[in-house]
Amino acid sequence: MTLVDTPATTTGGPALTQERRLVTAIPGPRSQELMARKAQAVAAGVGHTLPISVVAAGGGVVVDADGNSLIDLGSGIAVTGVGNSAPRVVDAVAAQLNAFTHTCFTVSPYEGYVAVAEKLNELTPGDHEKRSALFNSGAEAVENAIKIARHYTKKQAVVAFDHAYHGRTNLTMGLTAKNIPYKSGFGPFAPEVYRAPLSYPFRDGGLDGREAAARAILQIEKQVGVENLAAIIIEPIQGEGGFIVPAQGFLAALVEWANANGVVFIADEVQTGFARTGAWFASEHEGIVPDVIVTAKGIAGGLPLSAVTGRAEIMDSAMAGGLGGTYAGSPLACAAALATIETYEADGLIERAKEIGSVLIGRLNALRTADPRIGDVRGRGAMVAIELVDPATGAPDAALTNAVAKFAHAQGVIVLTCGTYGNVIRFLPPLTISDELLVEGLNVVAEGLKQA
Ligand code: PLZ
Repeated sequence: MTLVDTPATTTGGPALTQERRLVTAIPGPRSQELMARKAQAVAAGVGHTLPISVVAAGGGVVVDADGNSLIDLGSGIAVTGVGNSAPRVVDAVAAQLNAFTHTCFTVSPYEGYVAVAEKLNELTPGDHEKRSALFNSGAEAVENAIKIARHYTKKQAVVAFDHAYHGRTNLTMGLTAKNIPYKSGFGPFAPEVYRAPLSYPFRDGGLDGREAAARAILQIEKQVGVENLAAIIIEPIQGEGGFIVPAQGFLAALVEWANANGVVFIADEVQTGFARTGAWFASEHEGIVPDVIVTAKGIAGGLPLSAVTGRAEIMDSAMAGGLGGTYAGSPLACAAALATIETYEADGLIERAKEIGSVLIGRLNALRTADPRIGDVRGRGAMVAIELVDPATGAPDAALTNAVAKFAHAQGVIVLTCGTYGNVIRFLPPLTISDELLVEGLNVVAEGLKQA
């Protein structure tokens, strides 16, 4: 591992040399040793994308125990937008560690939690009065958003969409669409969860946003009924489901309909939130104001924190003591979140997400022109994907997708796949990555496509 002798940069995490460097095969001997221990100690259901043993990460690289330095195009699934061990985050968490580590906010409160709630109320779309509540994981926050919507509306049904991903807990498994690996054998699932068709421009046969919304609304009205429906929940750009950007107007039509029918509109911005798409939140691109917005991942530079933010009258409806959790809104995670938000602002990372998006879209579109197996290039800001297909039929090509991802991993580039059909390669680099590393990573993916 090369730790150069310069101080950490403001945006870069620990001062690691920003390079792709392979000194062994991937995985190297030390990584293989860890994987052997893992197989004996860790439940087999806990999988991994890339079998390495990480010892350091920062800027745009992840370093393993064998001394390999890999280009990070995944950010630990869209978490480390500010980079790993971002300096402001490290300082703020260290100071908090030395002051106190835990009291439980619902026993004896502290300022960090309140300050994070104030920031969320200010940054999320809409200038109505808002309240926030903090939790630990994305799934836990989604569950709480639904608890709150049910309590407020005194109704029970919830609608989620095709290709949705909302988590792995019981209620959120039910909301999640994909069977394997998320649901199979893990039921029964929570009742009163229904599914509606999404707008998926690449596979929708030309439906525009309004038409796709009308199709979903008709199905909801006929199969669920607004008199039973507490909430609809949707990712403004679907993450695990395949980076599906709905056709323009789809989300706005759903919000309009929800508002007119006493249905709480919940935006799950766990993956799209916090500067990732070139705006604080992806809802902004569509000009929508969700009643409730769920955030996590990019909120706290890698520390576990999630939040539910919404209209004051909705959020305040649950009785005191109805919301909480031992670790929910931990002082360490709150300190990290405040420093993370400051870093996005002070380092211009929303702008940086847009620049990364132009590099990604430009390069991937160029590849697509020459390679009909790339059926679609889509996304916003630093959240971009390619969908790989059989050029003759348009059928999803999961085998090609896996081959390209495996090639990239072996060449020291961390890329993630996604999609209901397993045929999407997604790019979620930290916003602290350099253009040079980003382009080098894309070149490796291009080489993988050529060789597959
Ligand atoms: N909502 C939109 O993307 C988490 C899943 C990783 P948690 N996505 C990554 C895995 O394989 O478990 C996610 C999301 C959206 C909710 C969640 C759930 O967030 O913090 O993983 O619970």
